[in-house]
Amino acid sequence: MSSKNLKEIADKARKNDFISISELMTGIENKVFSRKEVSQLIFKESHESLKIGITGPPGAGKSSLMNKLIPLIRKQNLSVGVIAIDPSSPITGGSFLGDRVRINNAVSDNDVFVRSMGSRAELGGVTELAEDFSDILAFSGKDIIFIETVGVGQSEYSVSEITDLTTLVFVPESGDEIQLLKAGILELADVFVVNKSDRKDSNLLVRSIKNILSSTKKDARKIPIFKTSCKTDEGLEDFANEIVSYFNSMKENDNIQEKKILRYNRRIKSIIEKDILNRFWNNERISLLDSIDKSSIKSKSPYELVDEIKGK
Ligand SMILES: Nc1nc2c(ncn2[C@@H]2O[C@H](COP(=O)(O)OP(=O)(O)O)[C@@H](O)[C@H]2O)c(=O)[nH]1
Ligand SMILES: [Mg+2]
Repeated sequence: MSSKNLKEIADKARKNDFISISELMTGIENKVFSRKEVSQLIFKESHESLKIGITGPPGAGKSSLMNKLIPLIRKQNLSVGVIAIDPSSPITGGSFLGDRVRINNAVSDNDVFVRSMGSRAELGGVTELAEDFSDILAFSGKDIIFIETVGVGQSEYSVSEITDLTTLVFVPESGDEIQLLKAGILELADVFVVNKSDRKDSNLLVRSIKNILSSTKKDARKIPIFKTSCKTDEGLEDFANEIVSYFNSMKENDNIQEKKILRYNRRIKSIIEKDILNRFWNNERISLLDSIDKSSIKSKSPYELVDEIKGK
């Protein structure tokens, strides 16, 4: 697609046109548009959104929570974007809002935008794409942007790298599992949610999270732990209000502002690293690398080969 076309699409996406937002995302995903081109058009003009990672074990109720939170946040007149890296459970935009959102999404003027992404590509790639998508949602004016990922060790780290706040969702059944979690994972969470509190042992889990936090985090008392149920609606309004208040006080929140700078910094490093690597691996060097066989192992140290490749 020509760059004139891209500019037209971006202009419309900025006015929150559903089709154009989708086109930008799909364009990047399918490499029809370069990340650089899109970023140059949208980054500086982005709305100051609050990006929230929602992570936790499969089945913890992450998608259900978002379905419930979306209408509560909408009631306070904020717009919402969702990127679900786990497409196994659908996010409709809220049970009673669901149908309306779907209809709205087909025309213009939407305040909820939901996009699912496959997780087939390698983790780093998916996270990078999710970050690009979240920038597009910010550009389109969304106030709150959720990024849902299944927490499996590494993915908590990657989602925390692209968001302002990380929420870890647990369920009473994960009581034992939480003891096994690396302290580092708990460390990077800003908000904890114990969902399915309609089941037994949720108080036990809240206590055990508090205990672990007080032994690992300096300011453990400041970390909110919400006890929620998507079945009885317990705790959901409090959780939604907390999110809205984070959004309203984002500019004064040092933790969030610091994360934004760190993120910007990390992004620059990662773009440079990729750029240098891409330039390094010219065809000649790649074919030299490909020509390595058993005899090379016998005859050269890896360093010798590196020098030889660098010489190409
Ligand atoms: N009892 C109960 N079930 C829930 C609750 N929240 C979600 N579920 C159910 O748990 C299952 C997994 O939920 P889902 O939102 O898809 O989990 P995800 O994989 O974390 O996104 C679904 O069958 C939900 O209906 C809750 O608070 N209480
Ligand atoms: Mg889900």
